[in-house]
Amino acid sequence: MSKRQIRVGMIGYKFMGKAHSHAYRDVPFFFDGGGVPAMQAICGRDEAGVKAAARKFGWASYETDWRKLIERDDIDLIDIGAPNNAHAEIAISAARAGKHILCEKPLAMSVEEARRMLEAVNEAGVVHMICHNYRFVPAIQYAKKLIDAGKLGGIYHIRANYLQDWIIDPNFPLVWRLKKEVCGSGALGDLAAHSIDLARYLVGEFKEVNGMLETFVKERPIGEMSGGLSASATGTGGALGTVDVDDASIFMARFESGAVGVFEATRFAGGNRNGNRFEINGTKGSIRWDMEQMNTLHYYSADDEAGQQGFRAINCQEEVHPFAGAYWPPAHIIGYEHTFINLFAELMDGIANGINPAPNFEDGLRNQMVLEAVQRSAEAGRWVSVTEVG
Ligand code: SOE
Repeated sequence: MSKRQIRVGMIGYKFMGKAHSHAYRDVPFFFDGGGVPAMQAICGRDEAGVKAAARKFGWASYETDWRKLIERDDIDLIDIGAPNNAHAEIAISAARAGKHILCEKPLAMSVEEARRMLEAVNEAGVVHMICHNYRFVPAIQYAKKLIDAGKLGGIYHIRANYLQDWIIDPNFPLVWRLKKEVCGSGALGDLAAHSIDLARYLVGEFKEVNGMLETFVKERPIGEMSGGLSASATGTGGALGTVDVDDASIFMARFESGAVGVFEATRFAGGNRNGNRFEINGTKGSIRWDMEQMNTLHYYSADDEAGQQGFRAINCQEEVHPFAGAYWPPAHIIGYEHTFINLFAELMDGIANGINPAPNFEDGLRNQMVLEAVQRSAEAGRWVSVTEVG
C-alpha cells in the first residue's frame, strides 16, 4: 500500500518549531505507518528569522502571516507552536478551513476557549491532537501497560513534580511565558499541565483540587519578549514590568477513582533544569519515573518474594516496550526529541487512517478544566471541583 503524504504548515520556529521540524523529518526514517509528512511551509512574523529557520529545518517555503498559511490548498495539517493566546483563533480558523490540527499545550487560555476549539474540530471532522509529548516516552507507555494489566492494583497516590530553574535570576527578562495576557498562567499551564496529562493518562480523571500559586519575583526587566529557556539575564537599571503569572504552583487533588495526588510545578527549584517526575503507589505495587533518566521505569511489586523486595530499574528500551522497537537495539538509548517523533508517528497514522489519536482536544479541554480549577481554588482558598469550572 502506498503511503499518504500529509502536507504540513507549521506556525512557530523557535524551541517548539525546532523540536517539531526535527520530528517531521525523522518520522518516516523510523516509522512505517501510513502517513508521511511533507514539510510545506513554516510561519513566523519575523521574515528574516522564519526564512532562516525554513532553510535550516528543511521547510519548502515560509509565510509571515498564519492566515495565508491556512488559506493555502497545498496544506493538510496546521501545527500550532505559537504562544498560547494565539491557539484558539488559529485552531478555529484552521478547523473551518478543513485542516487537521496539532496544537502545543496548554490548549487554550481558558476552559471557554478550549471548549470552542473542541467544538470547531468536531464540527469540521478533522483530526486533532495536543502535543503532550511526555506521554510518548516508552517508559510512560510501559507504565500505562503495567497499570492497565493490574500490576499496581488499585491506585492510592500520585505525587508529581515538575521542577525547573531558568528564571531564578531576578534580572531574567519579562519573556512571554511570564505575561498572563500571552500565556494565561505560569508554571501551572506550562509545567503542571504536563503532570496533569500524565496523571489523567495513568491514574484517571480529576475530581477536585485545592491549590496555591506564588510569584516570587514580581517585577522583571522589560526585554526580549520572545526569549525562552535560553534567554539570558539583562543588566540592572532598565525599565521593569509586572510578572502577573505564577512562578510556582502547588495543589492537592482527589481523583474520580478515589486516588489522591500532590502536584508541584515551579521555575524556582535551583539545580533542576527539567525535572519532570512522579511516583504512583497502588495496592499491589508502585512505579517511579524521572524525565532526566527518561528510559528507566522504577517498578516495585508487592508480589516479589521476601528478601528481594524493592524498586527494580527497568530499561524500557527493548522490542516489548512501546515505540522503542522503532529505534535501536536494546539499551541503545533515545532522548527528548524522540518523544516528539513518537507522538508525530501517531498523528501521521491517525490522519492517514482517519482515526483521532490521543491526547487530543478533548484531553486538552479536560486538562484546562483542572488548570482553571487550581487557579480558582488558589483565589478562593478552598477545594474546587473540576466540573465547577466546566
Ligand atoms: C518551558 O518551561 C518548557 O519548554 C515547557 O514549555 C515545555 O512544555 C517543557 O516540556 C519544557 O519546558
